[in-house]
Amino acid sequence: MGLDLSERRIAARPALAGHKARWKTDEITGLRLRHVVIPLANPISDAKVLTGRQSPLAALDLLMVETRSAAGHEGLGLSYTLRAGGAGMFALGCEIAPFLLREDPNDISRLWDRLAWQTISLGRGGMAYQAICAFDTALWDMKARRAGLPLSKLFGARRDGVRIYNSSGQYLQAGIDEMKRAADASLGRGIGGIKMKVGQPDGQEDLRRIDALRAHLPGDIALMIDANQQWDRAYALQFGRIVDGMGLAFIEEPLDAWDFEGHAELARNLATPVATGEMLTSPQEHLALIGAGGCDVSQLDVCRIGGFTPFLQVMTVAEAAGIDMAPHMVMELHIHAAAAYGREGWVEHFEWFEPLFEERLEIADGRMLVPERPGIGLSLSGQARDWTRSEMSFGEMA
Ligand code: SMN
Ligand code: MG
Repeated sequence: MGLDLSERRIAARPALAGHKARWKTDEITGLRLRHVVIPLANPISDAKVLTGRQSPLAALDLLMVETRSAAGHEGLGLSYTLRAGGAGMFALGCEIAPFLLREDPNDISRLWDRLAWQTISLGRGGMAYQAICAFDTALWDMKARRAGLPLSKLFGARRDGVRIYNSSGQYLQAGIDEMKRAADASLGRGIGGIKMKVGQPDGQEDLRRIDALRAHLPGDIALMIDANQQWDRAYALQFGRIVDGMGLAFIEEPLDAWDFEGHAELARNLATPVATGEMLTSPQEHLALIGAGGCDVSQLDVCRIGGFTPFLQVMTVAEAAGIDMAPHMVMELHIHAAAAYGREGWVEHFEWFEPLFEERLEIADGRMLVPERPGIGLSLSGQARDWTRSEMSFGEMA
């Protein structure tokens, strides 16, 4: 009676930790982890601060991972967190790094599973996935460097550059003259769009600032707005209808990030595209958002969903759903995926991470160009070492 269990056992053999693959191609011999803290000269405030829910952002915490293999290949990866979790992400990274030693760096998906199961007690998302991202992106960087290709080429590039917009100069603590100066500086760098924060207590002030910046910007420069989850459904619809005729590139996070139906209702009722997704911490959450019709523009964040391995899964779903993509922050990583996406979307420019790397990303005529250097095309700078708060090495890099 019943299935021969021995047969089932062979069919369902999982790729267990320490699985000795017949075809091992290389071996991770060392890893170096850094907790890097980037100070912001002027703390910034978005609507989550004005509603009293958050403190102004004064620094960014990164987990950076360097890895090396027996065949002499190297990889660099990173992840970030804001306002909390920097030390925790580093500590978690130090707990899981040893599970990668002596593993084949080309088994990226199996190793992603290995780390995800090792951290499953923390949940399928959150800090676990943010820490895993630093390792996963390092392995993808190594794989592309091994192939002598920019990472985007490994993803199957469709274009050599992607439209880019800046967000860093348009926060709510900035007055309109400061915003205009910041926008001028961005345009002077060749940036093709400007995103401004909205969510003032007085919506009329939001409208005044939008009108002033729109009037200041040349007509061919895109303008986006970001409410950082602080409106309710009725207000978001009312505000959206007022600005609907302005040709905004998108309205970002008008509602709570997990109100997928609310975002879908707005998307159905506004001509302006609705963008959201930066806060979601797993492919499953993005699948639910996209399945609900909750966004015209997916703003998935490679660091929040655990690296390029899950990011590529969401890219496929988003592309099949026919929506656009404007990944959140981390232009250094997202440029490679956005250049491979079905339709040209946007990459978000912040200059905050630039001092961490020796190289600079090229921007021209409104677009960021995909680096022609292998991998993510970036190497750590002395400033990254100076901003390193904690460091731990494993294996041969110890
Ligand atoms: C944001 C980014 C970085 C810090 C705070 C807020 C924002 C965005 O949500 O999408 O630019
Ligand atoms: Mg945002």
